[in-house]
Amino acid sequence: TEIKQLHRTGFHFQPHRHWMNDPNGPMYFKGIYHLFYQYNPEGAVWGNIVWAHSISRDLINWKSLKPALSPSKPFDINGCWSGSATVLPGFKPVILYTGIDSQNRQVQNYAIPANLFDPHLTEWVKPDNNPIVDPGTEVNSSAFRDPSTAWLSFNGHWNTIIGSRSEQTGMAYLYTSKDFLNWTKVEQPLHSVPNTGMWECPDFYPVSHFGRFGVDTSVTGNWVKHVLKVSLEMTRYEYYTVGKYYPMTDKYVPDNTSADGWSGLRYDYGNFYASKSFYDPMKKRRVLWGWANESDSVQDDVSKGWAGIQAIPRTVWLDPNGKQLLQWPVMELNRLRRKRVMMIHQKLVKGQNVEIKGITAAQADVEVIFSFSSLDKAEAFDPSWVDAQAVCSQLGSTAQGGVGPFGLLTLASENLEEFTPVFFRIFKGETNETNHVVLMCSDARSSSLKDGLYKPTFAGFVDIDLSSKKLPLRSLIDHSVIESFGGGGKTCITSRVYPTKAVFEDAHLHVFNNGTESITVEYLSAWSMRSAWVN
Ligand code: DQQ
Repeated sequence: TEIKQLHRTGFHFQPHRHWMNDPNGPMYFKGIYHLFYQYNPEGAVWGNIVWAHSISRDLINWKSLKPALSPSKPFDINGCWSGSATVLPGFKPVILYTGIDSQNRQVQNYAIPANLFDPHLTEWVKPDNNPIVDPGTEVNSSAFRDPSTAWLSFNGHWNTIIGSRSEQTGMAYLYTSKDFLNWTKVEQPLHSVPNTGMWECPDFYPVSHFGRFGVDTSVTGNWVKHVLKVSLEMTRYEYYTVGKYYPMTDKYVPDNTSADGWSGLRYDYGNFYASKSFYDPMKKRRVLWGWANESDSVQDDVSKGWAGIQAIPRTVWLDPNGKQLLQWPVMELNRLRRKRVMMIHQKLVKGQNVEIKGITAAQADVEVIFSFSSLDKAEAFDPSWVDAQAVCSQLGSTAQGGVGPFGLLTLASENLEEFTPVFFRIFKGETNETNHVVLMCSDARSSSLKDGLYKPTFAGFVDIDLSSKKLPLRSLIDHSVIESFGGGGKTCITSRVYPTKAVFEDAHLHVFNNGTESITVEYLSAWSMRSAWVN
């Protein structure tokens, strides 16, 4: 039966059909980007997990190959779970992945290309000396997975971290090897945090102190900081810290510029999980992939025949303030931009809402700079508002505020029965009158008339200097996903939504302001986006 695909994306990565979750082993190898991913070849629900495999020259258009790893041996017969790729010296890629073995234990395996001269690396071999790491007696064999890209130590040893927990303490166990085959557990984990539960998909990499360029995973020195990211199974969000790595002692010490745990910094304050980064030596950048799960019902997934997309790959680098990362869609995405409409110096008084006409609003890229003349009308920030998400759902986008709510109404139906607002609200800081707090929200509550969907309000704070009285926002809108980058990539929020009316040509885009302070759209560009060739 033919189902009308209202919610399939036009330029996001997704398989032709069936279930997808975590991105695995992303890498650049001899002119080609590889993306592997957790995939169920038999249906639109999680299960029968293999490493599906796609290749690309630009991170946007993809060709699907056959799965690289499927369960077949005692060391992975019950599943080929997440892992990473490391390109060893001499251009030799190796995959490290978690196998669910015949006793249902989580063990770590390796796989290598069958033919290094095949430019697509189609065939992968899982040698018989697997597993190369087993949980032994000390480690919980049902909580031991997702080996990271390995990095080379000053003494010529390879290191990798594996996610785990010990009781409720989240752990990144450190393993070391001289030959990539024989691995030993280092006494001290690279890092651990009490009461955070299982750490999935840990990622550990250096970022340069200055500029947007990325650095290879093994780089150390005074000119880099390190980032440790973990996916918390408990909250289904990802948290990271920026800190210092001491290669001589293999210690990672987070800077105490943000919380270390579930109240810390997130890559994304919305639907984004199990992410993984890699260094792209061609464009000298670090690229981040993350999975955006469905938030419709399992029944909907089964009837539409697919579930799961990957967020647009993002370049990540250190904010000049040294305290957080900045993220931006890879520049190759811009090649899909087609028709452009602009808005310049449009004033929005309280309650005003202006439509941006002339583009395909269900498949679009929007960049806007909002400005305001003063923060005099900003409301006081209540210091008890620590949870951005709670504040956002309490205040919403429609009730009047001081400075804001203002922003975009995305995927809006003609009469606004459905819309997903992406917006800001600015408050006066608690201590100092010139201080301010910027809240950013992506609110799916009004996204669909349909019931039985998860329609969360997502929100985060934006740590931005407002002395220029400007606040930028970019949103990528693609039928069932809205990925927003606030403050030039300081705060990112991904929402999955399932409109029933605001689909295809019936979707609209607006700018709005519901604050008493007038807001000016200094400059807005919105593009219709072409569809990418995806699998
Ligand atoms: N998904 C994989 C695990 C990982 C989890 C299984 C994270 O390896 O911990 O499909 O989404």
